[in-house]
Amino acid sequence: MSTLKEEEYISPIYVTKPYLPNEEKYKDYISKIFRSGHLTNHGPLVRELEERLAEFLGVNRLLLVSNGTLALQVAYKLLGLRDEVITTPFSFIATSSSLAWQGLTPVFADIDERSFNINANEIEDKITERTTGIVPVHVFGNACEIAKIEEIAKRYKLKVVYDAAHAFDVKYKGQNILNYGDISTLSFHATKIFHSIEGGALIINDEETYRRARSTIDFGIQGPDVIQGIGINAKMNEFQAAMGLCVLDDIKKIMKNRKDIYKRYHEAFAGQEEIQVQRINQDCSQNYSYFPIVLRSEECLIRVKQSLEQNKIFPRRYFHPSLNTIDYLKSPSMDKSESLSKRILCLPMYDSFNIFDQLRVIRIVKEAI
Ligand code: T4K
Repeated sequence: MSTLKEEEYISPIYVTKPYLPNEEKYKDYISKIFRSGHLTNHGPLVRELEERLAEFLGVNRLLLVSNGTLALQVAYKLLGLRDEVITTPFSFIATSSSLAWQGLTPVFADIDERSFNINANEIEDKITERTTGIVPVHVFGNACEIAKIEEIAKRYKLKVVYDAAHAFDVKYKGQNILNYGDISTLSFHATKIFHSIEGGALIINDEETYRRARSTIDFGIQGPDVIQGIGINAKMNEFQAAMGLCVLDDIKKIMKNRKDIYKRYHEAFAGQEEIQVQRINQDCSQNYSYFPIVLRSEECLIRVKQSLEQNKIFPRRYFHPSLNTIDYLKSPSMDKSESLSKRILCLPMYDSFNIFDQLRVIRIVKEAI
């Protein structure tokens, strides 16, 4: 007779679980790589993935890179951003650290506490003669106030890079959200809806910038013996592309499963007095990438998190702390972002999350509150 307690035989549940496609299919691609000997440097699988993704997303100029952080860094370089760049304090660290890494100064504008996105009305106040760009994030795939941001950028002649790391296959006013701004960037990290283990992409509006981007991600090499402009190594390799091709085949199924999970959470939590859910921009579709809940206080969040963890369920505090409080980014307080950061918790969300485990999560959250 087993003497295990319930929590000892339950497997842990993490905030996400990377999607793994059919193993044989992936191995077939790997065999192709072994036969061709083409491992990296814009090989046939990267080219195939680039074409298929551009078609799937409905975008014209898509460039694959090795991760979403490099996608941002390359975007800033291509657009010649200098000095100050206005961005959001409520994001994953990569949005701001990539700016600091490039020697740029992130200037924070506070967020809208319901959408979790940068508040477009706060941007104009932060513009100085040193401002060269705006880097908003479509947080958890929810569209920013695109029309207002574009209008401000146009009036002050600023470049816009949308960090669209979470916004795979989101439509805004009928077209893909990635078509807005000068450049949008994606992350294809293993934890994302669509992934290539590590990976990312730039979606570039202007043809000349796109041509420059191709060589910028390859050390600035434009051809045999021709190097023009400073470049970096940001290339995706064939093994990453192989994973991307396999996941892309299954993306409809992945999104459908996530939608069901999202709806179940939404029904359980929306309208509850103690819990706030993200307000979705009416002009955009959803990709069901995350399910964040906002609690009344940090104490309440800690109680909920501990209850889940006692049951081997590991939600994540995306995003905590607010980026304006990080030592090397230190800047004036951002009331809304700091308050949200202390109270927001992302619950487990992935395509294979089963209904029984999800109902358990919902029950534990409600009981802890
Ligand atoms: N901009 C934004 C707005 C972003 O959110 C991100 C990345 C970027 C830019 C930069 O893109 P990349 O350079 O990463 O392409 C994760 C991801 O690493 C990161 O990509 C993502 N955003 C961020 C929101 O989340 P962590 O540190 O929370 O990941 P980790 O390793 O703790 O994984 C979370 C859970 O997933 C684990 O508890 C277990 C599970 N897991 C994870 C991995 C990697 C697995 O089961 N297997 C795995 O292989 O950052």
